[in-house]
Amino acid sequence: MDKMDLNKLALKLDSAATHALPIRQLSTDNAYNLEDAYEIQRLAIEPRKARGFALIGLKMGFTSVAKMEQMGVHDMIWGRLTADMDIPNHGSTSLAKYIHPRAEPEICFRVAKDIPGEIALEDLDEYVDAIAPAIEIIDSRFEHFKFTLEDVVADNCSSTGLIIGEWQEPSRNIGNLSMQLIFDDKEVAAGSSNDILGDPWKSLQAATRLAAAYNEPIKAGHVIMAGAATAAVFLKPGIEVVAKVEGMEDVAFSVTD
Ligand code: OOG
Ligand code: MG
Repeated sequence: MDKMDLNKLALKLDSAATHALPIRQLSTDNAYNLEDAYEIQRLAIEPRKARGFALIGLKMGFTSVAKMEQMGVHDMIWGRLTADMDIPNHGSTSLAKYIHPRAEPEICFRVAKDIPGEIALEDLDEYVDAIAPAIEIIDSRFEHFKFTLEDVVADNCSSTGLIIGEWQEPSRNIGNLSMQLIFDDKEVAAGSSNDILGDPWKSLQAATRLAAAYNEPIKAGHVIMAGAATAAVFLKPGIEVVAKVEGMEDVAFSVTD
């Protein structure tokens, strides 16, 4: 697909996101491949940057079977996180900003220094200065939250919001922690950090590989979301959302109309 068409689709997605108005899956009316999809994603971030929202990191998606099964997409994907997506821990967000938002429990890495390329799993320590429990809010810009692999990649992997909990010393032993998503004191999803590729550090490793392959350098201070351990759950007005990761402080936010 030529550059002009890719940019047209990128602007369409940016407009759907900013107006919280769903659009048809791009794949319904356009033939495009995965490479095009990542280019659409990149182009769709440009207007956000122009509005003053810097890149703050990357996210990994479909790193757990629970997520792949829920959405019917079975390949790992990655997307970009920008400053406008950041919601403070114990803060609140309004449903009016979204189309059909869902929440999912995650683990987040904070990057200590610029990552020069793909890093081997055993060498990742020096690039990470903290880890935290996190919640991701995802909101597909496509009707009915339905998409192909290419569609979801073009749509920046449904990235919409993130809430990062208290940062703590990084540990290599985070492969077997229970993870829960709680709405108003009731558990709505549960899994283990083990569900994230067997070990969330493997997700960070994959992020370094993909960032290098797609020429989107990971920089000091960036945050990397490892992907959800459980299926995502639709938000409702008035609820308090909490994620619990074993051995970490709770991370939470509330939802207004
Ligand atoms: C795509 C985003 C996937 C994850 O953590 O697996 C993702 C979606 O489910 O809409 O963020
Ligand atoms: Mg996610």
